[in-house]
Amino acid sequence: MMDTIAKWLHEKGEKLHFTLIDPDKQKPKEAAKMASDCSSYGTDAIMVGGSTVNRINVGETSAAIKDSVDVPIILFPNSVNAITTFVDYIFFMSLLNSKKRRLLIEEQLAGVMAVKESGICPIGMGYIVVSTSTKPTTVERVTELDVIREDDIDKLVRYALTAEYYGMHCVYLEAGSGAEKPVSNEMISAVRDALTIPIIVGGGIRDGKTALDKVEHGADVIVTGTIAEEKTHKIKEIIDAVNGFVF
Ligand code: 1GP
Repeated sequence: MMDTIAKWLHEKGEKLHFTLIDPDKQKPKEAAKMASDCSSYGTDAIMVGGSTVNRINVGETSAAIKDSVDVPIILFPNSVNAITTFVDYIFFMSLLNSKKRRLLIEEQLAGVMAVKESGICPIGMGYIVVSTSTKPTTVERVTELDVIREDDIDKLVRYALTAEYYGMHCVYLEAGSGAEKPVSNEMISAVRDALTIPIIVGGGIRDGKTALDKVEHGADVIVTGTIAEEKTHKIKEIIDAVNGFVF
């Protein structure tokens, strides 16, 4: 059976753009407005999550977004404490290059029955953080990583291929929210050459040209967060770039 992201790619025939909204960064009403603006520009889904969120602000923000947009809402959880029923999907994810057992499997074990009972559709995802910044991003600071630097292409490919062979439905190559620069084109190409599952790329993407570069090198889904909070004209430029790329 084709998984959700692969199915969306197949149905659209173009690459996808997801907007990440961190409930810690604004009030639910403002988050809903942001989601609605991005949806009108053509974003394909709203992701809700962040490294420091809790069930209350995730729930309130997701509920407000659900009332304002028709696109799917995907929970992007930092822990079991972020699970809420006001979403359509959940990235059921493991931070593969963390050294913490908690992020590899324990949070998942704590949340799996709640996901089953809620009816939220899980999307199995291998989450891999690449360190591209001189100053560590929040996700790097809180996750105790087996560090993958920009020149560790072989190491990144081994992690990504492990995700595919585990049966995960997609991989997310993450530079961290607000990263100085995104995951490099070379890294994305190398992962694309080795994998058949969808590749999500996010962190530090701030303009249309960069987004296009990433899809041209093999990214299937572009995630942006910070730019949606800061510059609406840039988010439209990014979504247009992704939507114009037919493969
Ligand atoms: C973070 O990849 C996302 O998980 C988005 O990053 O905020 O830098 O767009 P930005």
